[in-house]
Amino acid sequence: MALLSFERKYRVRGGTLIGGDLFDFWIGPFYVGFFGLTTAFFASVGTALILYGAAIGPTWNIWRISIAPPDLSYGLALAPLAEGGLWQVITVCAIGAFVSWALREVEICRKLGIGFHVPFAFSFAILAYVTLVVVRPVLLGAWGHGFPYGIFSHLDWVSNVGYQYLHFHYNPAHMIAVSFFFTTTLALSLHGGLILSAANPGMTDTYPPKQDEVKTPEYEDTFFRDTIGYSVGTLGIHRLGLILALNAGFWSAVCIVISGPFWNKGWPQWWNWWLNLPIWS
Ligand code: UQ2
Repeated sequence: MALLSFERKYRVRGGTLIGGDLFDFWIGPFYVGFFGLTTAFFASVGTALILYGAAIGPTWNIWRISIAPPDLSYGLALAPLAEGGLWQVITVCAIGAFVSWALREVEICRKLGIGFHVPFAFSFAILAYVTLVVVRPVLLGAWGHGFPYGIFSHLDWVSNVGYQYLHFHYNPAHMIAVSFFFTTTLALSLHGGLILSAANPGMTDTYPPKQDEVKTPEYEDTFFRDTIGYSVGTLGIHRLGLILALNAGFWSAVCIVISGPFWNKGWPQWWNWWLNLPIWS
């Protein structure tokens, strides 16, 4: 169906989670909805507060601007704006904007009558962020355990927290997360390469001549059956990609939330369970 006639069919009332018909409209190509307004609100306030934080800070160097969480001595209390309070309000705005965006995606899925896979996937990214700046700081008893909002400063935070556990790469959940990130890029490069190779449009002045017709999925299956004896299939590769990517985000959240709340020695020492197995004695 052509895009314009599809838009006419799809741009109808309904599917909203809240507000009924009140916010059920579009601005240009963008669906608004109640959660479009809350997204815009939280994103604008959060961005303004980041600019304010930069303005009262010591530098406009884009790499060095940083909005830090409160000192650990504030525990889980509210801090004055210039002493971490800004970080606290910005965190509320960020979570408000991310969750609003996910719910706006849900409303659009409902309008279209499609599944909720995209907002479900996005919710794993939100989960990982919330684990870093809310769940772990609350379990450790201080907002000061959140990471600072700045380019270099958040890199320093990751490095420092990593060394606090001596060698973060020995964290078993970190190992699993990294493996999923790598496997996600492997799957996406295989899939992207395969689709482009089957589509491969145009060029007839080469030898062998490139096709001018898009090849069918049988060609895609056959490439992998000839190469490795197995094709996961056209639907399967998308299921695989989604499950790999969701696991990358999920195990990232696990690997940081267990660091401190559930293990406070070095991660290399965690592996002593192996040396301590009774079978060695
Ligand atoms: C495939 C298939 C696709 C694909 C890809 C494969 C026709 C268009 C990439 C091949 C993928 C396999 C064999 C799984 C690899 C496993 C991991 C864990 C990376 O068969 O079907 O559809 O895009």
